[in-house]
Amino acid sequence: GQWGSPDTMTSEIFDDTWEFPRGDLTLENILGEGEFGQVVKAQAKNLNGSGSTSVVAVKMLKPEASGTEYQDLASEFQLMKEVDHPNVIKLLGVCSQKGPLYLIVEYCEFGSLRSFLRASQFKNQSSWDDKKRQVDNEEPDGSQAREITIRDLFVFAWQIAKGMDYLAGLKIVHRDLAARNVLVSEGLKLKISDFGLSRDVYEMDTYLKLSKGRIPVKWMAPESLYRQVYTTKSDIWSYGIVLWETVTLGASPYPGIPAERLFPLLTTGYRMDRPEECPDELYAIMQKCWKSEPEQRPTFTELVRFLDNILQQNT
Ligand code: ACK
Repeated sequence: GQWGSPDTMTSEIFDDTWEFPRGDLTLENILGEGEFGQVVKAQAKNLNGSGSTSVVAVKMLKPEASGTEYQDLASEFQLMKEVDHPNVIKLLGVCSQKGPLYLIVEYCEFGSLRSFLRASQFKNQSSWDDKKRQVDNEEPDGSQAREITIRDLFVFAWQIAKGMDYLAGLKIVHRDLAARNVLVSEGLKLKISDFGLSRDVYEMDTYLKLSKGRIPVKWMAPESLYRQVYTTKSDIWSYGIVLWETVTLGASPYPGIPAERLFPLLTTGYRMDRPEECPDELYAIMQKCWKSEPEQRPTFTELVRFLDNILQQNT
């Protein structure tokens, strides 16, 4: 294809307004890696004319990546250029010339929501009290156990819904919404990330060729599982799973159930139970997100409004 490899790429695919001088980027440690891609922490000199050095995250491919992965990273860049929202990860620049493709994005100091939650514990179960939150609570063994409140859970749910509502408004279907793809930055601001597999809803032809079982089954709506149909309504289903991950502080969905058993289970109407710590309002949202009929699921706009109300009633 035309995007088959970096050397066949013409500069018109990328645009100069985003190009960042490769030499002004100092790569540091690997933050995380997948099969074909990795995210590396880096220092960027004079980003946007700041005159100083900023900490950034750089997304790149591993040498073993193929043209398809290159194409995914290139389309992630194309999408990220178009988005600007406090709850969506921001693109800061790109290195596309004379070397591997680098996407420079904002650095999120707490990593993914999944790892953030797994390192957290509830301050006061079933209490909304966040007046005395201690973000860094020294554990006996010296490690830091973050304490979060029920209110934090709702604020997280609200922020993710805000970011997703924005993307849905741009007709962007995420297709891989999961706690591992939401990042946590300073001040506990959540950012939707990982657009690698996102596609505009109208680009129907790109769907089938990209679904090679790389999207985890336990986050997928039945229509995506059975018919490879991805819409904002299937993102809503995944959002319900993210709420479940959040309230369980990063547990893996459908514990003990092998992915291949999910197919028949979901068809018979099986859904995850209310987790012990889960407020009723939050479980009610999950159940709505997991309606078999996509049209019966709520919209992100409705979820934002609903969560707004709950948060206001509990201030
Ligand atoms: O949970 P983590 O430590 O945080 O592991 C994942 C890993 O890379 C793979 O996605 C981390 N990561 C990804 N993007 C960023 C970013 N922009 N800032 C900080 N960490 C990131 C993520």
